[in-house]
Order: sequence, then structure tokens, then C-alpha cells
Amino acid sequence: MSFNFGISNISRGNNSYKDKPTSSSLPLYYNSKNSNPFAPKHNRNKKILMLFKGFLYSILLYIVYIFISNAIDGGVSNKTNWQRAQLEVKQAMAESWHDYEKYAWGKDVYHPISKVGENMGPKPLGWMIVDSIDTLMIMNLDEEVSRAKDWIKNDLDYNFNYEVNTFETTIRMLGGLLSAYHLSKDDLYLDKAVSLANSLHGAFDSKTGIPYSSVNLATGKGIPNHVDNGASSTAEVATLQLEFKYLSKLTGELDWWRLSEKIMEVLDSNKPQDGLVPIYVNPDTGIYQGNLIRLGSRGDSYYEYLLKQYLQTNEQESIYWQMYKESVNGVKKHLLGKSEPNKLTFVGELNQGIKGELSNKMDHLVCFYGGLLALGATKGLPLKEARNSPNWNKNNEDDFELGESLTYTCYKMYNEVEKTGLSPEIVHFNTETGESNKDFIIKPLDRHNLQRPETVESLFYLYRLTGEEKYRKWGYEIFKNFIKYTKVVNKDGDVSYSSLKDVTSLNQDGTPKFKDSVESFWWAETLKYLYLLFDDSDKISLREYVFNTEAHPLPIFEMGDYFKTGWKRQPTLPSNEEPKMRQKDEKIDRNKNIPNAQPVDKSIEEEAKDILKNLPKNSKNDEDIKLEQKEKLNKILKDIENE
Ligand code: DMJ
Repeated sequence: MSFNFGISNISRGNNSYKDKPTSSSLPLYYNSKNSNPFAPKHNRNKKILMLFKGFLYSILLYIVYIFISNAIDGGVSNKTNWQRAQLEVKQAMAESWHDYEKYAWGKDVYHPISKVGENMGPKPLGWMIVDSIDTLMIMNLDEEVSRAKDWIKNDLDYNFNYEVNTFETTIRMLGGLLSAYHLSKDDLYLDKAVSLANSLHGAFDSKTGIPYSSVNLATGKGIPNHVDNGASSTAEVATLQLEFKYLSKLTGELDWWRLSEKIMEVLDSNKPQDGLVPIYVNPDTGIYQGNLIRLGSRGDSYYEYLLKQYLQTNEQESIYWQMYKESVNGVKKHLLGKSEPNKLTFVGELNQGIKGELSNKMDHLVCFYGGLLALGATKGLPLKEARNSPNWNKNNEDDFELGESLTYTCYKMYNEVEKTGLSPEIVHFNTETGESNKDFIIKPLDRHNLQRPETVESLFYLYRLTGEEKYRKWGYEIFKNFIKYTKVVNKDGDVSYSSLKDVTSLNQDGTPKFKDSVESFWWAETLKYLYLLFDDSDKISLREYVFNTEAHPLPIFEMGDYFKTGWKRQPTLPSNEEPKMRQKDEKIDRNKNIPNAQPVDKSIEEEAKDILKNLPKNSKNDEDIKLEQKEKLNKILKDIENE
């Protein structure tokens, strides 16, 4: 196997032989009046000396210029230097990828320190290769793309007896294949995508259409979550839509469209209060489970795909925009906090629902939200342009500002960590005045860093939308720390990159505490967003693409006559009413003996009564609503009886 580091073919100014002007394109020196070869020799020598001096001065000036600009801007301020930064990212991608190619090619999991790879099931899923191939394409790593393509063609087959996570397989594998197809227009990727989607189909076969957490690829049977009382994660079921809708658009197969929008209909029929939703939903009842609300794990991409579904179909499905806006208002109303002493804005968690207290815990995962808010405010237009548009209002301005503040907080989650300058997985913000001079603490179990993308993702959006250099500088600082602390060179000279166990301390010999693992999103997302952050050509324009939650760019498309939004929202409850988001019944609890189950404290029958009690009193359509609600309740109760 030949390893091309991919940057050898990059043009290096005019130094290459082929770029030298040919004799016919040389200036007609001998014909010029000022360059008479027969001029007296001393004059010529003087001229040569002057030219030489001029040459020396210009070199000196150039060195001074570079020195000053480096001193002012930390080394990467001018255009040329951002191009260099982009090449450095490409180099890191190539090094990290070649190491995987050499030691674990085709394997789903890779341990870069011990140089061991393994599969998750009996056969490979292409976890690394499929998730990363569009990054290789975007970076023009052509030889690497070609080897990855050959592997996909010859070694990838999704038809085998193995239970996969519906969401992860959709966002990484289906998303990766669809984006590879779009970027290359090679049918191979689309064929594989269709075959995978067919294998995933059974995940949607629940009573409500809310997908099961897992699915068996060979039998196509959906499998409820083995823990959490069989509940699926809210983020997981609401983060399949971009992929299946694009597949539908490509194939004309409406089924995928309907299945994915049905999920949104069922979720929204819970009438979430202020647009905020608990992080579990039961696939058999469609009802939210538990009270925990957060934008971190299991909640995050629910909010992300509300906006992105709206953008994907070129702002034609206003239903998702409404849901998105409600959620943003809900976040502003219930989830924001300010830290002390530096007043960093953070997004906390509500363990007991929107009436409970705000916990100051924030996952690094939440850091996608700054970029999302900015994207939502301008809808992909540069900020200046968006501000001049007739629809721009104070609300957009506020959303954008909040996006900027949150992204600053996320940058500080790196910048404030003394030993490595890398963020831990989770922080807890300090909100008490005078207690500490630190804005957040890092608990012992939260010290790891999986080379996650969310902060650089937001920096990418904010740079694209504002053009402000500070976002690139912050991104470059983070990138340099990834290089410094997650890059490993072993005694054989192999270069690889690894997650860290602890960002707050180093080993006694000063080496980082490596975790001996690399996640596919390091290649699929983190390095891709960094590369695009330093790109000057608007590659993958935000006016033409939406990134799925795994950073796979999918094109924005028109719905045309063929596709339409197949559902309507039910009128929402007034915000002082209890939302329908309580717990589920023991009777339908098929997994009640499973450990770690979500606590259950209220029955569905009680919940049903709640809904009736909470029906809006003064609404014009009281009767209609009651009827609709009653029908829905009867269906739920019937389902319970059938259990
Ligand atoms: C990715 O798999 C996706 O971004 C997902 O939505 C959340 N987390 C990881 C990366 O951190």
C-alpha cells in the first residue's frame, strides 16, 4: 500500500520547474534600451550591486513584516497563514488516517497507542471509513478516497446478523454514504445507502412510529433499548430526518419521508411546554418519559434538527421553524445561567422539568448550540447581509448574540484548562459570587476529552457568518492543543492521534494521559470543521448545504410538487398548564427488570386524566381539541389493554 500524505501535490509558489517561464515568454531583455549588454562594465557592476542590495532589503523587510504580524496575531493572521493552518489540518488528517490504514484498515474500532483494531460485530460496519470518506473528499486526499472507495465496494455489506444503534448508524453510516454520493455522484455510495436504509427499516415498526433504539440488520427487526425501560432517546429519534428525507428525494421513495416526519408528529403531539422536551420517549406510546431536560447527551440534536429540517427543504416547511423558535425561547427562559466571576453564559440542565431548579452542569456536547443559534438567526446568510434583509428583527439579533456568547464560553472551556488547553467532557459552572476565582469546576469523572467537534463546529459557523478573525484564532489555538496533546509518535516513528483520559494533568514524564482510542468523529467532524474554518473559498457553502449532526454535508433542496409536509401541529397548551410529559405505566413496561431503568412515578392513566384536565379552557376550538385528545387517549388506553 502506498501512503501519499496528500500534500505533496500542493503548489509551492513559482519554484517548481514546470512553472518557470519558457524562453519564448521571457521578457525581451536584450532588446530593451535599459539593458544594453555592451554598456560599460563598471556601470553594469554597479547595477548588479544595486539590484543585489535591493534584493537583500526586500528579504529583510519581508522578515520584519512576518515577525511583526506573528507578534501581533499569534502567528496566523494573514491570508497566507490561514491557508497554512488549513494545510496543517490536512496534514493531521492524513497522518491520523494513514496510521489507521496501516494498523486497522476496515476495522470499526481503533486503539492508536496499542495499534489494535477490532470490529463491533461479526463483520465490519465501515464505522471509520464510511464516516470519514467525505472529509477525505473535501480535503482532496484523492488516493485515500480511492482506497476507501475500494473498501466500501469490496468489503462492505450491511446484510448480516447484528444489532446496531438506529441513530448512530443513520447519522454516521447513512449520512456518510449520502454525502459521499452527493460529493462524488458515484452510484456506489447511493446503492450502499439504499441497502443500509432497507436494513434499518424495522426500527420504525413500533406502535407509534417512534423508532426503536436498535435494529437487527439481517432480520430488520426493531429492538427496544435494553435499558431505560425500553425508551428511546429523544435526540436519537429526532435525528434521522435529514438523512431519510434526502434519501427519499434521491430515490423518489416517499416511504422514507413519511416515516421520518411521522416521528416529529408523534413527538409534537406531546405538546412540549415552551418547546423543551425530556430526553426519553417511549416508542410504544409516543409519550415522553422522565423529566430531565437538557441540550447535552440524548437531548442535543432534537433541537438541532428542528432548524436543519427547515433549512434542508429551503425554508418551505414552516412547521419546523415554529418548533425551533419555541425551543429557542424555552432555552432562553429556562436553561440559561451566568457564571461567576466572569459572567460566562452557559446552558444548564433541568433535572425536574421546567419547574425544577437549574443545574449548572454543561456537557461539551452542548457547544454545538452557539453555532446553531447563529445559523438560525441568519439562515445561512452572512450576518451583514441578513441584517439588511426585511425579515431581520430584534429576535434574530438576540439569538445571534446568544450564539456568540455561548461559543465564547465553549472556547473558555478549552482556554481555561491550564495543563492542556483542551476541554473536558463536562463542566459545572460556578454561580456563587466570591466563592472562587474559577468560572467552572471539572469533576474527576469528567476530565476526559474525546476530541469532540462541537466547539470547533460553532467556531466554523460563526466565522462563516461574521468573517471575524477571532473565531479562526480560537479554532487555531484549540487545533494546536489537539496537536500538542493528542498526537502520539511511537518509537517506530508512527504518528497517530488519541483521545485523552484527563485534560487537567499530565504524566510525571510530562506526556499526556492517552486513552488509546480514537472516535470516528475526530475525522468526520472535528478535523472537517477545522479545515473548513480555515478555508477561504466558502467550500460547502451554508447557503447550499446543511450539515447533518455528524458533519456530513447534505444539499438543500426544493420540495417540488412531490414532497409535502404531511402533518399539522395540534394547538399548544397555554404555558401555565402542565405539559403532557410524565412517566409511563408499569403495565406496558416490558423491560421492568432491566437495571438502570428510568424512574417511573406516574401512570399513563393518570397522565390521561391530566390531559383532559389540562385542556385549554377558553380556546375557540375547545370541542375539537377535546375530541382529538379523547381519540388519542382512547388509543393509548387500548394499547395498554392490548399489552
Ligand atoms: C457525534 O456523533 C454527533 O455530533 C452527535 O450528534 C453527538 N455527538 C457526537 C460527537 O461529539
